[in-house]
Amino acid sequence: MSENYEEWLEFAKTLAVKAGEMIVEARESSNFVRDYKMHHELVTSTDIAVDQYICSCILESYPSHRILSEESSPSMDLGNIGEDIPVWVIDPIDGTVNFAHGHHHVAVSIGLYIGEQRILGVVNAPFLKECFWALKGSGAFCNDKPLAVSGAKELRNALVATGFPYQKTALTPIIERVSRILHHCQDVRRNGSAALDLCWVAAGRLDAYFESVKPWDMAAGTLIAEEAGAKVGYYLSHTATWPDVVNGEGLLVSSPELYNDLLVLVDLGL
Ligand code: 2AM
Ligand code: CA
Repeated sequence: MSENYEEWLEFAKTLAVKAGEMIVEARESSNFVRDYKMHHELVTSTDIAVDQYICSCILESYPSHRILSEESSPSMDLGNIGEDIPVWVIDPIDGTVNFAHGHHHVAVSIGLYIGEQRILGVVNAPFLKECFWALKGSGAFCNDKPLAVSGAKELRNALVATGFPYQKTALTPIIERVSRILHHCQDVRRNGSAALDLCWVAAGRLDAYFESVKPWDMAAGTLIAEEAGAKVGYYLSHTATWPDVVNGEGLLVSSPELYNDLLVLVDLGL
């Protein structure tokens, strides 16, 4: 393992904790304004401020690294990036709708990739006072306690999380998948933060999670889930230009014994 990995992990944790403080402070003082991107996608001034904070710290400390961030560089072409250049994949606020509505399910997500490899992930949930993190090959942790998936084997007892897109035209196949899950599993959760759903699979609080999301939503959480023993795979073939390792289209993450049965349920043959 590169000795830089530990240094980068500590750096990412420090950034995520400071960003979390900014988020809590902004909400406690109601010091943010709402705006809407394409498809009525909510963004607040705090998303932008936290993005600027994280990106400027990375640029200052590691000027040769690259950044893929939801708010400031959402269309960067990762395919152009050389194998050995570290790329930080950032979601300043994952769970923006929750943030704006006074809910607690909100996280800062910071992932680091080199080529096609997941190196580290940090997901800090400041209202819940939980910081999840993982380093490739070294396990996954929450507030320094080791994490492990639930080990659930029975579909009928499984608690499965998912999410819905801002774009309403994409809803029909998603509703069909949710219907199938509801018919065959214990129940469904829609918590509103993909990054935290992945961490909750890692923590064994959820048995599985499926959704189509963007790279910044899943970059850190997939490594945390993987390092806790989850199986990470896909129920859709990829159409976007993102490299597979950060492509969140049709993401299915679960306790390993459930994976194949869940894949049969959510694969509509599309
Ligand atoms: P965001 O908060 O960064 O926008 C959960 O469904 C995930 O998808 C979240 O990580 C959220 O990321 C994103 N998302 C996309 N559409 C959403 C919607 N309609 N409501 C809430 N989150 C949505
Ligand atoms: Ca976001």
